[in-house]
Amino acid sequence: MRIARLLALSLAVTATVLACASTALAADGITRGTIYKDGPDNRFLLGGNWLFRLDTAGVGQVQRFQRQTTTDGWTPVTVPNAWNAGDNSIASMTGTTAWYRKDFQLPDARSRMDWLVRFESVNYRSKVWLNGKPIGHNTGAYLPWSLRLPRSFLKRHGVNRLVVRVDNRRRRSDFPPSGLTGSGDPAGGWWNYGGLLREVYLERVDRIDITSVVVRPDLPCATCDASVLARVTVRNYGDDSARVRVTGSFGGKRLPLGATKAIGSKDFGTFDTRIKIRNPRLWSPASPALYDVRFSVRAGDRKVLGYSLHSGIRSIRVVGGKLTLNGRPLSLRGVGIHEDDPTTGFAINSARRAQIIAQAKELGADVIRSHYPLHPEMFELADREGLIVWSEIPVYAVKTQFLKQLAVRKLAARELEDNIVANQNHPSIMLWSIGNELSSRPGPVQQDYIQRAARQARALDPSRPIALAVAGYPSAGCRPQYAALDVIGLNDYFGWYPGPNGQIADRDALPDFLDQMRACYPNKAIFVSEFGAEANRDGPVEEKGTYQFQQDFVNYHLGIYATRPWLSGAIYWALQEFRVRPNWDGGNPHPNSPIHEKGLLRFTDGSKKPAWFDVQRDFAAVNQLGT
Ligand code: GCB
Repeated sequence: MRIARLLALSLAVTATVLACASTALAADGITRGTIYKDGPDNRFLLGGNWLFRLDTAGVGQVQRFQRQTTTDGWTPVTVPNAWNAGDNSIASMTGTTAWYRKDFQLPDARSRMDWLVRFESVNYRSKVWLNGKPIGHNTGAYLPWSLRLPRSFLKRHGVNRLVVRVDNRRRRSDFPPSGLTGSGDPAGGWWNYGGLLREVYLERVDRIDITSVVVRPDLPCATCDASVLARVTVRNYGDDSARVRVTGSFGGKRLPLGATKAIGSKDFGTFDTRIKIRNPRLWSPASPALYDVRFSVRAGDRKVLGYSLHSGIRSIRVVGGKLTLNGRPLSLRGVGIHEDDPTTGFAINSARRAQIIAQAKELGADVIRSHYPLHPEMFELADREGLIVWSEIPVYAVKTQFLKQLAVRKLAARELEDNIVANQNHPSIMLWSIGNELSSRPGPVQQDYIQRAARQARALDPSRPIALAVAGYPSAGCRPQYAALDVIGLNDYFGWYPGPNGQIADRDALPDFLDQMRACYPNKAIFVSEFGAEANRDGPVEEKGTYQFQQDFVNYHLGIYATRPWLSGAIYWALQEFRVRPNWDGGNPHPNSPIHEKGLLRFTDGSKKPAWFDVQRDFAAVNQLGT
């Protein structure tokens, strides 16, 4: 009787404690899990209300922010957040500094847990404080980074305060760089949205964390059995050595990752294996077959972490100067994209991501390209829906004098590595692009950058080709500096921009230029990585900026590509309009700044321009997958 009463009492107490804890969590906007599917199961979304303010008095304010018991001077926001979405002024593009503040209670107060905060993308420089103490900083957007929340600063019970200072004033050596246009306005290829542009998570570490996961299928030939390399690297965050075991499965088949390992405090351990998959179901845009992959990490006799992802078996190789997928030569057609939205800027949500992917599919695209690593959920959608991705780091139009600097090269190398480490398990990613439109007449500096980047990328991931997108100018000639690349992307604006000395003003120069490029690089895969014309009105076909001109432009260019079967693909720039920069004209005599209007879909309502239908018809007529 007494026991039963005690039990009932203790159950009631536990229920109340749990209810209180979950009420506190709900109030803080903390929910278990990530909004994307792949990854570890120890993340908690730090959602709900955040506070935001523009910076008025510099870093000195941080102690005042820490003491503040009110929200005076702050505006409630949700994260992701781009604070200047909708502000099209020059000041907005130039950038400023601002603060975010978030109060939260840990979702799990147990003392053995370590905690990290993970930022998926912050533009551009960030500094972070926990409970008034600085805990770290980061440079560069579009890639995730984490900071450990030091035990000595962290409140296990009670409210923690996270303060983040974000500075989006860009420098000429940043990715992408700042600069000035001829008329003195801030330059740039897309809007400089400031803020916590993607989600923020708390990550709970029960002594052992996974630091990287590689699941790399190898398919020697289209009808061959596949072999899959699986490698899980873990780290022991605890103060004592731990006995760690990792188990896993690939498509339900066990991965023999080896025996238990003793891993010393703060040490790393690697568990790997290679298994054979007979008669694999191959991934391709026509049938994007995915395999469920799971890992489980145990320390002693306790499971401390689970991890899942979706892998795809396919081969992507350059053979005889052509990109091939599962042994078939590709003639891909697709679109460039930006993660932009009229209301939220780059802080887009899942619905918007799904919409972008659905629009690309509706157009008949089999490939998409962006100037920066996409949100992880975009890659998952591409995996699932069957879209091939040209994945690029934002080493965008960086001038040689900056590319020469060690700090710039180091950041580029870090971004390349981070992109590969974070995103390499997505079957949709076909290549690693190391930049866009560096000097079109490369010298030793760019050559050195290309060589080192290609070596680094191949060492991390020998399974994917290395690419660079370059401005398509005939005067550039054949460049030995590109030797280390597998794929060259040509940005083709023949008949749109004049180019240096008017060399691309005449579209009829395009066929010879393409043939010249093929002759220069017979063993590399060549893409048209961009082509496009602005359009915002009806008018004569000869007049730039009309829908009729855009239609004629796409039909001409696509017609030329169709007669160059050696091309591995052509990517229209862009699927949809986006904000680019103040006083943008994009070559259009009647521009609508700051909107980049080469898109096939209008920015504000996503409606279709006439050229959409021409592109859609053409894409449908091309045997993109060589089947
Ligand atoms: C390019 C850039 C792209 C621009 C485009 C344009 O070459 O790579 O980011 O938007 O030209 O429209 O000028």
